[in-house]
Amino acid sequence: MRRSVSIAGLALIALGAAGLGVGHKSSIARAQDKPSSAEVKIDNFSFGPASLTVAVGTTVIWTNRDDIPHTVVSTDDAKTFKSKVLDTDEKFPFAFTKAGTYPYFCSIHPKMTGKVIVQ
Ligand SMILES: [Cu+2]
Repeated sequence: MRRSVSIAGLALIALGAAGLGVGHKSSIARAQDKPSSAEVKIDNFSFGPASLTVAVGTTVIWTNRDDIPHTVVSTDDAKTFKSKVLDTDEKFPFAFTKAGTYPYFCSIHPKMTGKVIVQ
């Protein structure tokens, strides 16, 4: 019984791996048609990852996982993006359509900084 369970488990793992391989290829194909997204989590007074590199056309979605409010405000010359005050679990999406480096901070806690590099 034990043996047949573990063989079934291995078969499932093998199938899963094969499935992942196919899924990976098709997600690359899709990425060329549709813009993809990337996530930045806000937690414990920091942006994670603090530096994120994405391709042009990527939507970056910030999510406030902290239990206090934060904002996401770009500090580049053009002030490219500015979120409202995000409460816990609120999200701020922004689509980057131009290559460049976009530093940003939390306007409530200016020591919280991060950047998005679009290339
Ligand atoms: Cu903050």
